[in-house]
Amino acid sequence: MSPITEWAAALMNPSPVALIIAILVALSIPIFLHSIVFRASGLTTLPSILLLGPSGSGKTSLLTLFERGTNPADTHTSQSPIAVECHLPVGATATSDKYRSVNDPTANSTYKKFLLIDTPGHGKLRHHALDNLTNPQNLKGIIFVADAATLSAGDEGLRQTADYLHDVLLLLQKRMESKNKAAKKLRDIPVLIAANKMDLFTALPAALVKSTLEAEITKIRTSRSKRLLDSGIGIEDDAENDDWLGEIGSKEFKFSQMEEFDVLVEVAGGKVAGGDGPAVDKWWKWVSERL
Ligand SMILES: Nc1nc2c(ncn2[C@@H]2O[C@H](COP(=O)(O)OP(=O)(O)O)[C@@H](O)[C@H]2O)c(=O)[nH]1
Ligand SMILES: [Mg+2]
Repeated sequence: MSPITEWAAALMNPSPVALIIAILVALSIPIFLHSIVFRASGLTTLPSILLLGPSGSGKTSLLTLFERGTNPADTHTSQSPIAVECHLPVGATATSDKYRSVNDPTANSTYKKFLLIDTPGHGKLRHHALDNLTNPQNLKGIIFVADAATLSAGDEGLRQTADYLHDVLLLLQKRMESKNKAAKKLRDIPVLIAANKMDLFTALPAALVKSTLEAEITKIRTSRSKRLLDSGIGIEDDAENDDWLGEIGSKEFKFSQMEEFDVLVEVAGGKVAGGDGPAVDKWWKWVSERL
């Protein structure tokens, strides 16, 4: 037989292995293309905002308020994350719509909707919440809700809140560090610390919420790195700095140190409930600037 006929015969009578490979390739190409095209475009998912924060800080109340635009009656303990579709209130313009004509019909429909995702604040369920962070589907930002009335020095709530916030920021920092190694695919995720319950007279003003949390995170950061050193894990230089939040070698933690990792942290006060009704304008504004 000539080489050509031999070759042709081999093509017509593929081995079982070649056949299986061919079938696998044929089946996986559509799945592969689907995942690439749809995940990359983000068209399948609305822009979403993630609600984090300790239990009782007002996440579910905020979710209800943003969804309905009314005063939330009563809330239930959230067992697993729930997501609701929200609309920007009349008058607020999404940043992506800034240059759009007012007569553009698409401006009202598509771009003002977003997904708000509630998470359980309870310690045991926290990993659910943080799953959302490492697996973001068009995630535009995080609202970390804090109860400003439980943040005075020595309050149990301060430690809990700062602990949770520290973990969230550290996760974001690590995510951005690994991003530099991989292709620049991940968008940075800004964080709004929503200092809630401003209607209560024990509530700290937003500026104080910021400095108090920074001071408490400084303590947490130090005590955790000490614990690592004591246990002998952090002996190599690299491992020592791995879990250090913010600027290495800095004495005090400041939220501005997160900018080096492209994580913008803002603090704004507000209230979901209380006397004269809700006041969440600053938070709405922050959300509209992320969409
Ligand atoms: N006074 C006051 N209470 C609030 C405010 N926001 C939420 N709450 C109350 O805080 C409690 C916990 O709220 P919830 O939304 O369940 O917190 P979550 O655990 O973070 O979801 C509820 O009793 C709310 O009514 C606020 O701005 N002011
Ligand atoms: Mg809740």
